[in-house]
Amino acid sequence: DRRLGLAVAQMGPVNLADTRKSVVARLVEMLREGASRGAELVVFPETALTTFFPRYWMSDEEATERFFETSMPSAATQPLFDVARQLSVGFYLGYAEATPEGRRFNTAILVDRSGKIVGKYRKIHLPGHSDHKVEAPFQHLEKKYFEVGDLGIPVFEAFNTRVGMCLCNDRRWPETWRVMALQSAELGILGYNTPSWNIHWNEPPHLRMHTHLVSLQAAAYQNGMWIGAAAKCGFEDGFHMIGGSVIVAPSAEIVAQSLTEADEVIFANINLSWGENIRNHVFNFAKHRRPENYRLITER
Ligand code: CDT
Repeated sequence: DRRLGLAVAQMGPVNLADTRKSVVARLVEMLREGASRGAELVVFPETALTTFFPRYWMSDEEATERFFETSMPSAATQPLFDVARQLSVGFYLGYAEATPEGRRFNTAILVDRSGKIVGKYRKIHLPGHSDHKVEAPFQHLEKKYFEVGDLGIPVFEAFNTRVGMCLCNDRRWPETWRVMALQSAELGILGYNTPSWNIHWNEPPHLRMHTHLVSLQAAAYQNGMWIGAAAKCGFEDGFHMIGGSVIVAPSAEIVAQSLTEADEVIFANINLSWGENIRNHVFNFAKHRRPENYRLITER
């Protein structure tokens, strides 16, 4: 058996009035809890440092000023890196990234047990719209505030395994997971902010949870991978988002799931070898995969 202590640190709401300092204190608290339960890696949500601001219409300048990070670590986030090193626990963190060249991405980093950034991912599947939908109860302006990620879907050698990262809407796309699996990822991790109400059509909230879980479970099985997914959830200034943070086994079974819509750490001591049966047999890519028949996937 090859084991990894994996914690998923779900977050309750981050409201507009919350400071970065107070949010980082919550993250540090959960990093400590994860480490005390045996975690070597703790997964935090997407845009973990701020409210899910794409729900608000504002100028790009205002968004950049209020919600984006221009450096990582920064003065405000340094405590996370310090505690990671002290406790020898790594983490995945989602945040809005503004580059020195003025580009903006929805980003996640992977930090190892010495507090060093060892991986970066920039979200590729940006949902929503870029125009102001005046009639809608809230906006989903990821296409306005972020560029499509330019780093591909990399897999990192870390934590004695191979780790792929994605963000929120990426999890609904089978291509995301297959590209990780083609690089022999054994673990895929992500954070998400999923509004309970769909502004595009009348989708009942229970289906929002259902499609979230079914996407992760199918992806884990079809790629013989473990998946850890961390929600930011509950009512952010009155706008509700689903919880349902999970750790999913390569058998598609959920081995840990959050119960609340608040800050909550879930944990599993995962056996990284469990994916091998699936990847050596039913989804043995070398033996059974037929990419010559899948060309349309990349041509269209
Ligand atoms: N953050 C994020 O990507 N949320 C999307 C909402 C889709 S509806 C525009 C999600 O897939 O959960």
